[in-house]
Amino acid sequence: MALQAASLVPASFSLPKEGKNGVSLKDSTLFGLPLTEPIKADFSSSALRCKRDLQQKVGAVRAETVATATPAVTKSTPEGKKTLRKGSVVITGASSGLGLATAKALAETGKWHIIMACRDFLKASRAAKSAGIAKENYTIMHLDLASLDSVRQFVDNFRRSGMPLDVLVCNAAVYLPTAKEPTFTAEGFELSVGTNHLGHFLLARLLLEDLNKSDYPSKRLIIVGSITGNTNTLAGNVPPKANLGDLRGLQGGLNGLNSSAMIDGGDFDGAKAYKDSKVCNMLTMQEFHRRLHEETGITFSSLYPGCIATTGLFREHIPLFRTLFPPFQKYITKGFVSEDEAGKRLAQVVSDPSLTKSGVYWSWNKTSASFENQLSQEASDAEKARKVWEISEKLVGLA
Ligand code: LMG
Ligand code: NDP
Ligand code: PMR
Repeated sequence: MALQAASLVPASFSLPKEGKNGVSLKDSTLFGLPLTEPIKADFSSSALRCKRDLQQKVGAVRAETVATATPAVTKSTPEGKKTLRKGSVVITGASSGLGLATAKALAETGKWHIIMACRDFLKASRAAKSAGIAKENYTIMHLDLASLDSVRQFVDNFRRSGMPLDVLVCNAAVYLPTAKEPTFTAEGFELSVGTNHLGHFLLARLLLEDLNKSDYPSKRLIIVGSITGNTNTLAGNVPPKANLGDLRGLQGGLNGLNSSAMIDGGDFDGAKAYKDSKVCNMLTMQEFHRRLHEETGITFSSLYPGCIATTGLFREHIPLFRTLFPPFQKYITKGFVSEDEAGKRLAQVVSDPSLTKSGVYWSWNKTSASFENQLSQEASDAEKARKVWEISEKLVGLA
């Protein structure tokens, strides 16, 4: 069942990534101080643009893929006992941090085949090896979320591989806190929202068909969220705060030309763009749930895995921040979690039989017990979720 597919084409751009953080209301006390509701964020407007001329053609995905028919969901052992086949899970951004740790945790159970959907094949390959993931437990396939062509190409390649899709994990992200000016995806969307939200939005919408075809007993679509997008937490109140405003920038295409690069139409701010993208991720999960859970039975979830202060997400931050941030989170906020621990948390959302409730934003308390967390007002605004969904459909060419 181990199929191999690889891209001949390395990722189109080398993008910085970002991560998210989150602290839920419940785990949000700092120095014993309880948190109250958020304060208003301020924003302004500007427009900057860069040109996206690289229409990335990810045409050449090597089909080292051994096409097989979708395996039956159960097989019989010699003793006549039925056993469940391996689950098949696509994880975006599995070449580092949370995605890699999740792939590792799932592979170790022996119950999952992981499709690592990554923009840098070599990096992913090295990462899988150094994490000790057994060869038969993973397949690397090229996906650059900063190019909608690449997303569509990935979906084609995945389908050609013949593998089933039981769980999709939208995990990859970039974080550009020090960028002074916006940069853009292949289609000209501001890079953070373009990658973290729009790329995943198209991917998830297209792969829904594949999830629907799966005969696996628990099908799931997970979009990683974060505390920093939730203004009902202390972490979510560190400026700049997430705020989608009236979505005028998103409506305008986030291109920094005739519209702002920011969703709310304000001046570009890389840290805010990341947090806004996480709000979109959490809204999208809920909109999926409202529109499709009943009809499909798919579990839609999001989560804040804890503050994984050591990941590549902070690669673009200043060196002082990267040095101070882990001890700050470890000893002061106590929100720190290791990559391994966070990977186990996300692996639970993928496979734990007790986490099948749909429409939930999961968090973990200090003893690492999961609980259904409360989203901020904006991140649970159904009307905004509907609008983000509808505008996003247009931007990615689905409507
Ligand atoms: C912003 O900058 C950018 O402006 C914005 O564009 C965007 O990029 C955003 O969200 C990203 O970042 C952030 C800037 C100010 O912070 C930094 O980049 C510097 C690093 C700060 C990281 C947090 C580490 C805090 C220090 C931890 C120290 C560890 C160990 C100390 C232990 C001491 C024990 C004696 O970020 C801000 O939001 C400004 C906030 C400024 C207040 C910082 C105060 C720290 C609060 C908590 C700790 C205080 C306790 C120590 C007291 C010591 C007293 C002697
Ligand atoms: P990392 O930077 O370690 O991982 C991000 C992954 O996304 C990398 O594999 C990266 O690929 C990939 N990626 C970035 N851009 C693209 C792209 N255009 N196409 C495909 N893949 C891409 O960060 P984390 O592990 O911390 O972040 C993972 C998730 O966790 C994110 O959704 C983040 O928001 C979330 N999160 C993180 C927190 C934290 O404290 N770190 C807290 C809360 C949430 P490459 O390896 O090639 O760079
Ligand atoms: Mg935050 C309980 C307190 C808490 C938690 C859990 C986080 C998580 N942060 C907390 C508090 C604070 N942070 C405080 C008091 C400050 C001011 C010193 C602070 C600052 C801070 C900065 C500058 N924090 C940050 C940054 C980032 O650049 C990170 C970010 O916002 O990325 C978008 C970040 C984070 N804090 C977190 C988490 C999980 C992050 C990573 C962001 C994410 O992945 O969403």
